[in-house]
Parts: sequence; structure tokens; C-alpha cells
Amino acid sequence: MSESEPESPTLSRRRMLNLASASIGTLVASPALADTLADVPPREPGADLSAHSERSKFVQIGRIPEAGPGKRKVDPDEAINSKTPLQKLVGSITPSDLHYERSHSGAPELDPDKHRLLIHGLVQKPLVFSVDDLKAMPSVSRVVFIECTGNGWENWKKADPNLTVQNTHGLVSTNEWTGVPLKFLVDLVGIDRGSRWMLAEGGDAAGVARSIPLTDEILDEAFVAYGQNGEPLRPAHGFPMRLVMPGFEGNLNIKWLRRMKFGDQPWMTRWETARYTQLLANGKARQFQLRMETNSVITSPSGMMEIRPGYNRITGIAWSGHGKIARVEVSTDGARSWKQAQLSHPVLPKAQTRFQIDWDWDGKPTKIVSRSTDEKGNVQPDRGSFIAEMGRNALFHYNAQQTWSIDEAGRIRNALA
Ligand SMILES: Nc1nc2c(c(=O)[nH]1)N[C@H]1C(S)=C(S)[C@@H](COP(=O)(O)O)O[C@H]1N2
Ligand SMILES: [Mo]
Repeated sequence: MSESEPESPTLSRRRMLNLASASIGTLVASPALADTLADVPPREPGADLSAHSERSKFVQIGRIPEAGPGKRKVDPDEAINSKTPLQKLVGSITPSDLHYERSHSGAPELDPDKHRLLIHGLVQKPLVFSVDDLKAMPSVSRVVFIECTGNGWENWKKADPNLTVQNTHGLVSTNEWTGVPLKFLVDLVGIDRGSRWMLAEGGDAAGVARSIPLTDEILDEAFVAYGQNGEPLRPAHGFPMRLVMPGFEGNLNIKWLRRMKFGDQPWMTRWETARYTQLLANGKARQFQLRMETNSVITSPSGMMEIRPGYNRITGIAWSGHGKIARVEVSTDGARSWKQAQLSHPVLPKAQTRFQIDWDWDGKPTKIVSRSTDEKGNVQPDRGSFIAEMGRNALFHYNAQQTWSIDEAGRIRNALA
């Protein structure tokens, strides 16, 4: 296995221009020579100004509602989640309306004036808070990913060649969330010494409720958010308030939060017994596997795209529930050799990090793969090692390396390895 330093931006700019001029006409990224305004379109008059802006009519971009493993493109009425179009996004932040959504009984439209958050249980002073109460408190803003534990389940058992990266990995998104630190609320109610767990419960019909261990990390990092990318939460994402649990299972980020109860043991709700429990190869079940693992995926080129021989730029995202991404390596020969990709800065802990690397495709069939390593030294496993450890019975926390195969016509397809 070979490994090299990430390329400098200057080097890659020179390579792109050289490659482009060497084979004009065969490449997508080939700037033409020009020096007058006759080579650019004329100026155009503009539309009237409005209260909020929309995407360009030339941009086709949207989430896809899906009905769970294997069933795609369903009637939105039956959908259990709506996936982020990772292949069409750039940078690291997901636009609010394209943040993936997983709602177990639809998104209720709660009236913020009536909504309340009850904090009780093993506390000195049980209290109930309005949205305005929270907004009057000191706030934190943090860019973090939220990822459904089901992300990737499409590829655990088999690889449907016709899946896009939106199908395979569209249950992860990164937003800036704003709200009140859990620690601040805990200090207000004064939790008892024996309080080791917190039950967080949503105000939707599904009654989603999870037991959360009060570790130092969680007490330091969790917060009750009312803001999303600079504005109030969208209804789909928990308006008027949700719990944000950086680095942990999507399911713990309770939306439409209405209650936090403190206690000395977990409540064993159906969400942590029947659901979100992992049946291991030996028949035993793993409960409370709460952290989202080190992960990455190439988003371009990716499933169902087409490339041409010559210069291609490979880009994707990496993320880890353990902290910052330290390194992403890319292989263009089916995981035989690896090169280190450039990371886009700033690299934030528990947030998506963009990576990119240059590639000259020789036109021969091959496979491209990415592999991330986080600051704690966790390395994203290949699919074989992942299955050797986890077996095939489980459904959640799939974080194996994603392979895209490329045939002689440049068609990119989902592949197992
Ligand atoms: N109250 C409530 N909270 C919830 C859910 C829900 O259905 N109801 N879904 C959970 C699941 S399974 C996930 S993955 C995340 C999804 O958050 P998002 O829809 O904002 O992406 O919210 C979690 N919080
Ligand atoms: Mo989820």
C-alpha cells in the first residue's frame, strides 16, 4: 500500500490546465481560450426583489422520500425518510430544506406559543420552559452532523448497482444549530447526585423517547436547539425545539422536544429495545450503541454518474462521531493503493468535512473508494472486516468503505468492493 502527501492547490491547478489543453473537446473541465466580451453572454435584466429567494430554475435538486431498506421512490405518504442529495451538494453545510428527514409519524406543526418543555424526575426543582424562556438564556451555535443509524443499510446485505449516493448515504446532513446548553438547564433544575440518565421525549404522535447516559461528554456538548442555519428550526426538524446530541445516533436528537426526565437508570423504551438494538452474529443483542462511527463516501463521481477518460476530480465527505476527521485516503485501483486527499478547512469536530483529490482516469474499468481516519485514530473499516465483526443480522451503524465501480464506458455503479 502506498500513501502520499495531499497535493498542493497550485500543483492541481497546473495539472488541470495542462490536461485540459492536451485534449480539448474530450473533457468537461476544459476552459477555452478567449479574450473579449463577445465570448460571454450579454447582461440580463433582473426579477423583482422579494421577501425570500428561491433556487435558480436551472437547478434541479431535491430530497427523495423512501420507504425503508430496498424500497425506493415511494409515494411520499408511505415514506419513512427523505434523503439528502449528497451528489448535488458542495462544501460541508446542508441547506435547511435539503437536510435529510426521518419522522416516525410525520412532522407536527406545533404552536410555539403553546409549546412547553418539562424538566423533572430526580431533580431538586422541576420546571417547565416556554420557547421564549429558552431564547432568553445564553446560547451556543455549533455546526454538527446528524446521521440516522440506518444510514448505509442499503449496502449491508447486497449492493444494488443502480443506487445513487443519495440512496446509499443520504441519511446524514450537517447544519449549524443554535440553542441552550444542556448543562445550563441541568444547573437550573439541579439534578440529584443519583441522576445518571435522562429521558428525552418528543411531542409527536410516535412518542419517540430515548434514555441518554449523562456522561461528561454529553453534559458538555448536548444542547436544546431552537435555531437551524440562522433561523428558527424547520417543522420537519423539530420546531420549535429539539435536542442536539453531537456525534450520537440520529434517533437521540429528539425533535419537538417536550420532556426531559432525570433518573438513575435507563427507561428501556421500545426505541431502545425493539428498535435501535443490534442483533449480532452470535445471536446476542447490542443495546445502547449510541455513537456514530468514522465514515466517508465519495459523492462525485458516484452512483449513476458518467465520467470520461482524462482529468477527473474526486470529491466527497467524511465525518466521525468521535471528533475531527484527521485524514481521508482515496484509492482509484479498488483499495490496492491509497493517496491522501485534501481536506477543506475548517475541519470541525463531529461535522461533515469535504475532501478532494485529482485523478487522471486511463479509461480502464476500475473501482474508487475512500477511507477516513479520525483524530482518535479510528479508521473506517472495509466491508469485509465490518461484516466479520458485526455479522449480517444487524441493520444499524453501517460505516464500511463505499466502493464505486467504473466500466469501460465510464459508468459509475454501486459495488460491494
Ligand atoms: N420526536 C421525534 N424525534 C425524532 C424522530 C421522530 O420521529 N420523532 N426521529 C429521529 C430519528 S430516527 C432521526 S434519524 C432524527 C432525524 O432528524 P432530522 O429529521 O432532523 O434529520 O430525528 C430523531 N428524532
Ligand atoms: Mo434515525
